[in-house]
Amino acid sequence: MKTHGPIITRFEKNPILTRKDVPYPVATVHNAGIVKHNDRYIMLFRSHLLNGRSVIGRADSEDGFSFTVRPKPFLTPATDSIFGEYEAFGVEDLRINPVEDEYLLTYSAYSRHGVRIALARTRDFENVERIALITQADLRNVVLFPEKFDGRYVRLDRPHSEISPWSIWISYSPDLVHWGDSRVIMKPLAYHWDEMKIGPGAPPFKTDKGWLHIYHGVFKTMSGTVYRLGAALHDLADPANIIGVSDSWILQPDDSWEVSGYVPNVVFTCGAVPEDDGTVKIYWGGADTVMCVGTAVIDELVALCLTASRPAL
Ligand code: BMA
Repeated sequence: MKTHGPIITRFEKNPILTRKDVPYPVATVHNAGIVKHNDRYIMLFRSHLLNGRSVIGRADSEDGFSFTVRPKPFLTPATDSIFGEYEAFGVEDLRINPVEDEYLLTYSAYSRHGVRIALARTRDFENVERIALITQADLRNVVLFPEKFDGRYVRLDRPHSEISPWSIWISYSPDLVHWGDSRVIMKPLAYHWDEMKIGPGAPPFKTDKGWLHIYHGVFKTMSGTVYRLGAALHDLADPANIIGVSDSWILQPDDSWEVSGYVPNVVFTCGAVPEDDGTVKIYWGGADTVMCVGTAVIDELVALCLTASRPAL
């Protein structure tokens, strides 16, 4: 295992996407979901429009580093049905969850009723079908495991509570619409880099030792909060069982575009792409303003979870 040096090697040409790359007027480009589909990387990124509300754009790449943005947004708030009611203030922080033979999109839907999570499906990134609003208010950051367990879909999410700090929960569904059997599986640790809150980040992916989940953790300082990334490993057969959580963060705001911007001191992930060569490309929004990428060795992330762990609960 690596004993020093960065776990994530930042791409030398970060940031990889900024508002200048977007052909319609936006203030930011950040918090993107991403997958490799038919050997192309498809990124669905969030942008604040100039009225402060968010939409989701699409950018494509051959190599995962150099992206071209489509002329129009990929997903804008629905204008009819129940989705219109709950997406009226914008759509944010979309995850692309590859589950069996389709992609399930989970994103924050904002409205005057609060924030909740909407779920949609696509197979080709051309046709998108909204399925359901899968949470009540004040619940964000839903990621799905790529496989079903005992015939049920499994998700991680992050309810908000005044009593217990924001923690990571697991729930199950037979049909993507009805979710239950919920329980908390991971909590922030007192006086630790993630003590204020934690939340699901990139959709978990399979390694030979467990499901690797890159999450975000928040620490409050005298000059505001700091968002960092951490890693947790879930049991392959039972993802509710966390077998190790890295005690140290794996990424913190360091580059100038992470330290200052729309929201200073933020690295926030919604997607990572595991590659056949044993590395993973991790994508993050810097300061809620730009998109960045870095590469890590999957075995090193797994080793960090297993050998230098802190308790999950
Ligand atoms: C969270 C969300 C994210 C954002 C982060 C840092 O609460 O709003 O979309 O990246 O704060 O501002």
